[in-house]
Amino acid sequence: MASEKQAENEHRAGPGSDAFRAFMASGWTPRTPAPAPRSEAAAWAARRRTALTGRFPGERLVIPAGGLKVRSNDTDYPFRPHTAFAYLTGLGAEAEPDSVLVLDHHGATLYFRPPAPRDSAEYFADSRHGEFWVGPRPGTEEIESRLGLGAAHLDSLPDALAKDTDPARIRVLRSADPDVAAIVDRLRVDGPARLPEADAELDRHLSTVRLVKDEWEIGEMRSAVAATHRGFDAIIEALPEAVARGRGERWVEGVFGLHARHQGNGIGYDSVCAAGDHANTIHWQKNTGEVRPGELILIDAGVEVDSLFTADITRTLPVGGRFSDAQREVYEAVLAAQEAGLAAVKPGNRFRDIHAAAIRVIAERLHGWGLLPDGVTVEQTLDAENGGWHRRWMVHGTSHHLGMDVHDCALLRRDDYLDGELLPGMILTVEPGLYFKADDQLAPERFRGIGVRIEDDVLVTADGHENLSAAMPRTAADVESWVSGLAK
Ligand SMILES: [Mn+2]
Repeated sequence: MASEKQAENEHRAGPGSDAFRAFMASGWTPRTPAPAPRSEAAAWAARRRTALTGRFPGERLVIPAGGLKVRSNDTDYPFRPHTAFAYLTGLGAEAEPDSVLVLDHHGATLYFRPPAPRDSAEYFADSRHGEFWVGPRPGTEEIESRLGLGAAHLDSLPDALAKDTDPARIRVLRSADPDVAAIVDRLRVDGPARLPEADAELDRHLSTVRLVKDEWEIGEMRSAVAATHRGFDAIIEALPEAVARGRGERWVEGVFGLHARHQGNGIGYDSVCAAGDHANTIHWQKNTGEVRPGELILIDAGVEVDSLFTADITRTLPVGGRFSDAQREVYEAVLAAQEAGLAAVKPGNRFRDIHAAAIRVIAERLHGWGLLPDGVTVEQTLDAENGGWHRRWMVHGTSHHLGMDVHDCALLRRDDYLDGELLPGMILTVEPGLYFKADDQLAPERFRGIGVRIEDDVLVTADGHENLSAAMPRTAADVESWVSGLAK
């Protein structure tokens, strides 16, 4: 409903005199609005809305997109709608800030800011919304025909929310837009109070329903993975340049960002481009380091397509095209752990079984290398209560759900996430790693400064799984040919 306010700059020109405004409104070729074709996503979104209202019958559900956030002074961050809003409208990158979807007995209505006419001050004097500044925006008819729902001006939202419903039967997705939540809260003050848990329940439900992806969502994930694959190809082609230029991690980050932006909406999360010892910093996103032949570079990156679905892939590449013996030894251990994790991805298994399978292999390898403290067995380190020594070298989990959010469906309860049963249509990552920091005196000297993670995006199918990123080379030999084939 309300984007963050930008700083007021008094020196800016205002709307001017009536004569000037009339002049600015005149002399434009009239527009002939053409009916917009129904978007591919519209029917899927309609199905999701029906399921949602079936779960909360007779209620008014308020799902804001969220607003612009100020980056500094009078510039905003790029807008990204709340995931639940995108899921229920089918609007992705093209969603308008401050829009609000309302579902109730009238059906589905999208409240948003249609473009102001050319004789308005907004048209040419509002640099944040005016079409003169930001380009054409859709009108209500276009939104209606494109999405197959009702559309209305944002200004009518407060009245519409207050009308003909018991405030006790309104739920709002609070986290998406505090201003819209405040409107609903004011209605509740006047009417019967509603427990805050009612809103939280809607939020959690919208996380839960996105666990199992429909056919269209799976198709979008395939596109995101394919685009990410092309981005990784481009990185490899650019490796010699990244080495030569200096500050090569930034070059790698930029090359991936270029392809993400060109093929999709952008990166789904800040890319980790971690060469050498930086790979041992799990969230290395500064990407200020050198890329050196002889070292590995760990790249964790994903393209977000226009529908906002994102891939999340990690590959660890030998910059010069060949793994050293020590690098290969670590790489093979991680690959074996990933294979074990992948084998556990099948219906009937629990989410936590994937990590259990992968981390057992990690623990076995660490034990085999003699790295666990004296006398500690594999079973002892895997003991959840009293073990955990292996975590010094793999501190993170093996999997998370993936979709429109890189860590998708995060609001789930523990029972539904970690203990949840794997169902066909779920998409998740399998991403074990091993990290030996350069200054780790407990690591064998030959391993110090080597960090490896391998991450793929996996769809649970009726009888097992499909690795959506299987086309991206993964074995040590295939990775070597991939790098030496493209980096010239
Ligand atoms: Mn991941």
